[in-house]
Amino acid sequence: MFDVKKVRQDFPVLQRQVYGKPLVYLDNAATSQKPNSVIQALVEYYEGYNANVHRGVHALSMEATDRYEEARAKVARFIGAPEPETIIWTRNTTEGMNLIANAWAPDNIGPGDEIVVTRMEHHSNLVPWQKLVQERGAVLRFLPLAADGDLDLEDVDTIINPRTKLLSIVHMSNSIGTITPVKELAAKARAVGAAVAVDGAQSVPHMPVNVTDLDCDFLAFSGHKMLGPTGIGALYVKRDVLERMEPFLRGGEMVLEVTYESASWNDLPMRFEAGTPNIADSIALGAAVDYLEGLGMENVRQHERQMTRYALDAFKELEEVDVFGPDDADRRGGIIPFHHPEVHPHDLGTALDRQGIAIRTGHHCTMPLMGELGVTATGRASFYVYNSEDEIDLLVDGVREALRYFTHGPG
Ligand code: 7TS
Repeated sequence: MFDVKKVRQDFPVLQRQVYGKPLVYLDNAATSQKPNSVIQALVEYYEGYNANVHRGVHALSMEATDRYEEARAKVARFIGAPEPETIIWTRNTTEGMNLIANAWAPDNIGPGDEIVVTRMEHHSNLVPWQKLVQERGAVLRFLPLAADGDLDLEDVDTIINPRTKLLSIVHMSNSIGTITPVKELAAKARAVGAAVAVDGAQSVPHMPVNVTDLDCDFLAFSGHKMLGPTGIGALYVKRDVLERMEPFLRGGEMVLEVTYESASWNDLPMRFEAGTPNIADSIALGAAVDYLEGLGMENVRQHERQMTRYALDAFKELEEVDVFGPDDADRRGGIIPFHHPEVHPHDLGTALDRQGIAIRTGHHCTMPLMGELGVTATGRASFYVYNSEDEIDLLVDGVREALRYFTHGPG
């Protein structure tokens, strides 16, 4: 296990104060903070070898290309992808999902076909499919939730059936923390000949994820939630699926030969990376992967499981506060959504902010799920490698004080 105090020293922003109080950053599901090594990787690129990739014969361009492709190989290894060519750089998870919906789905989903998602999807794994099923005359089906926030799998064998062409499923819910049984569901999807896409936005940063073991066709995730910069993410696509996919964006870099009338496509993965890519941020994401591997992903998961268990217990002391999601830290990630019937989450969030405690409040881009929970918004604390149990104590004390103020007034 790693030493949280030592880890904290690697993150410059954690040294700052907010309203005269030490920052307690508990909004990691929205975006994580960045260690020195990631910030340094950006500076080193711009100061030392800034150049375009895959098109220069000069030293800087070759150096940039080597570092950029090294980062791709690191990301591939991190998620157990068999080869770097199966990793396509994207901006984020949202772009990854839209790439699948635009470059794979139109050729593979037709009238009457079914796409299965869950009732806890982030909008980025719901809204693209709504458009696609409308355009293709297909049907969107939902795996329901049980009362405790786990998936209700009683009717799974009717919902995933021979008409299913795609199972697209969140691995860890950003709103209620639920970890879904992706491997088991992927096996069911495969058995009926469906493809499998995984929204790894919350799982890849927080637990070991291996695409070969999951046997999925697609896995999308974002660099900024795993200690990397904003504006860079990745989409893993199984090689034989990728080879049969049409390009998403068209232009420079993704072509082999071009005439005035037509074009042929470059090798993988460049075929899916039109235009100048996000070089600096890809390289810095490689540094984030190095950092996480240094800690060990089993240790990251273990730390957050411990924090989650502690937080679930601590929140039980707060009267009238509901915490959503499974009550078992083994079945959820470090995401604690909470709600009081009389106090709006935004008021709670603002009161906590005054104590230097950053949480997110709102619908967390899962508006339909909020309806299932019977609320319009929640407060949400979410943990990462630099958070401690002391910070959970500060959070729970802060919530208790704010609730006292809002339900009884000052004094
Ligand atoms: N899927 C899940 C499960 C997510 O948590 C998020 C972002 C996305 C997809 C989209 O990721 P993006 O990088 O493309 O934006 N979730 C959140 C959140 O919970 N608060 O802010 C962003």
